[in-house]
Amino acid sequence: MKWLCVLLATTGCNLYWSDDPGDGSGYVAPLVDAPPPTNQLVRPCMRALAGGDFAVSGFEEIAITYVCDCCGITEGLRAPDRVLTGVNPRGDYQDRFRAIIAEKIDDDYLDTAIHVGEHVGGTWIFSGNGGNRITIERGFDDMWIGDLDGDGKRDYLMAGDNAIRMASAYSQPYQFPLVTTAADETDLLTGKPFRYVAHAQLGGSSAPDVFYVTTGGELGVAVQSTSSSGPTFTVVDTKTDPGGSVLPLVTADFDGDGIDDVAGAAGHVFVRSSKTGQIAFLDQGARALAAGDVDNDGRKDLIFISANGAVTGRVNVGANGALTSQPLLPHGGDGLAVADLDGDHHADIVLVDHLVPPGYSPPVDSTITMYAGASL
Ligand SMILES: [Ca+2]
Ligand SMILES: [Ca+2]
Ligand SMILES: [Ca+2]
Ligand SMILES: [Ca+2]
Repeated sequence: MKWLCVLLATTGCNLYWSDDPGDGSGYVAPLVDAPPPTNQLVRPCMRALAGGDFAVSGFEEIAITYVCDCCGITEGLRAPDRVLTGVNPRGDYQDRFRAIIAEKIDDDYLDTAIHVGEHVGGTWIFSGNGGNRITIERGFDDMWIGDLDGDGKRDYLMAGDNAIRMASAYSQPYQFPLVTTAADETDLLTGKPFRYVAHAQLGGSSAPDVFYVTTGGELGVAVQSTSSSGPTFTVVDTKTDPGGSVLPLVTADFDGDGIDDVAGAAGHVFVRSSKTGQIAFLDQGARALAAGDVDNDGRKDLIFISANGAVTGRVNVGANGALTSQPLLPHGGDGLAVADLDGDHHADIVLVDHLVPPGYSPPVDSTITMYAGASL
């Protein structure tokens, strides 16, 4: 473990940040040979992971973040031959990351990984092979980047701090605003402890509508309309499921009508089906959720780790929107990501046995295991 941190601190960590010492001081050559190829990797104090098509490699990847003695590390995981390999580690000596948000940003066929810092202003956007540090002068729990109001320029949609807000701060189409202040913000919904936000076309128009979940387990659908003063959002449906922990929202077309649906967990797993227009609950909770096409039928499937962390399963959406589940793996864990790492069109599942929240101690190793989709 120690050598891993030292190695990263003297190689990958100095690729990006200007305040890295960069002189190799303290470097100690590893005393062990490289481990044999495997479908497992160990990283210290993993915080978060997310699957996506992040680079022009021909294969999907998993973006991960973990903590060394000195800094927060971001890294990609690839496995074109089903051997998990870490690539392109980068360290931030000023902050550590608490979440990764994978987004399809509208003018780019690749996914973008947003690494959210523990502190205000610590957020990085990795798009393709480049990175931008963005400073949003307000704390937030979740974000989406896209053109929310249809003016051809990117907006940040943020949930947290008792509101859902839009921030816009630039004049060029499809640039990332690098700094946003309170003056750049518009409050869209206020007065609730909004935790996670997702966008989907819920109201039948082409304007993105928003779906939110609060820390208290309220799920809400808010439909966009436009006025001369900008977009306004009206909450048209809510349900409350206060029974357990709230997870980030996942969007994909789970019911097969060609329109994205919104899934999440607040006590129980739920899916808001675009086909039925209703929110349906599963009779189980979840510790983690992700989407990927594990059976290669062209439709993304909703994958979940059970609430007790013991098993991994799949949620099926019936023709009437009702949810059922089926087991996929007799293994679970704390963390889940889904991506087609070996390029065979079956999404592969990556499980992590320990995810470590900010402030946790003592340090713990996190084991990452890949399960190839064709074998599920
Ligand atoms: Ca816009
Ligand atoms: Ca759908
Ligand atoms: Ca599928
Ligand atoms: Ca695969």
